[in-house]
Amino acid sequence: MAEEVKLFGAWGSPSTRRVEIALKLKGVKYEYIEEDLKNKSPLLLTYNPVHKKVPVLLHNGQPIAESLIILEYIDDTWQQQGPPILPKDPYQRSKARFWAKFLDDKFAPQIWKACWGEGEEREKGIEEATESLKLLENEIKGKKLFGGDNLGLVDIVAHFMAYWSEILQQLLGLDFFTREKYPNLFNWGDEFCNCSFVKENLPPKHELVLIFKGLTNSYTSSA
Ligand SMILES: N[C@@H](CCC(=O)N[C@@H](CS)C(=O)NCC(=O)O)C(=O)O
Repeated sequence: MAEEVKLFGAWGSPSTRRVEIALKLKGVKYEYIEEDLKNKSPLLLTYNPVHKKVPVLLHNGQPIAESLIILEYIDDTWQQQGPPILPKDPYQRSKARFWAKFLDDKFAPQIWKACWGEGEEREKGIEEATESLKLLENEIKGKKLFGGDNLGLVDIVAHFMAYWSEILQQLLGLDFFTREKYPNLFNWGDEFCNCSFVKENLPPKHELVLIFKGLTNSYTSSA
């Protein structure tokens, strides 16, 4: 029986991009369904009734939500296909999960505050994000990718830093994350963006600018 793999996502969503990168890495064929996040489809709400967010992966009728969980599901399900996303060694596996969680739980909110916070809140966000960036700069030192020689979980989760953050900073007139300050992280970003299946999945920069402008406008007008 042919497998059914569907991905509900949004093209401007970094969490969706993670899942697409993982599916491409594993060579899994899938149907992509673009969601309008301002008018979510009844199917999305049925498949992710708890968070009501993209991405959702539908595998033979079974929905899986939350990008970190989806990435592990893809790795477990298509073990025989493509390179592994998580290392086999239990200690290395736990380290990969640690940094992936760090990026989502700690770093992402700091970046959000640094970019869209106002006044003192923004300053605090920049200070906190700088501390995290220093930790990440140290973690990637001497390595080609976070996964070592091959792309892995942390690279996929951190992809936002490789491509989006520079554009975002330019738009917002910020400069706390630069090549001069974080040469290792920027070298990693170049390496990461040069992987063919990553390149294919990155939205064109000019389109990203439009998304970020929309986000910036909606944030400022609702604040
Ligand atoms: N922790 C979730 C975050 C997913 C998320 O924030 N999705 C955003 C797009 S990137 C979304 O669906 N936003 C719509 C909403 O919040 O209503 C994951 O990693 O999958």
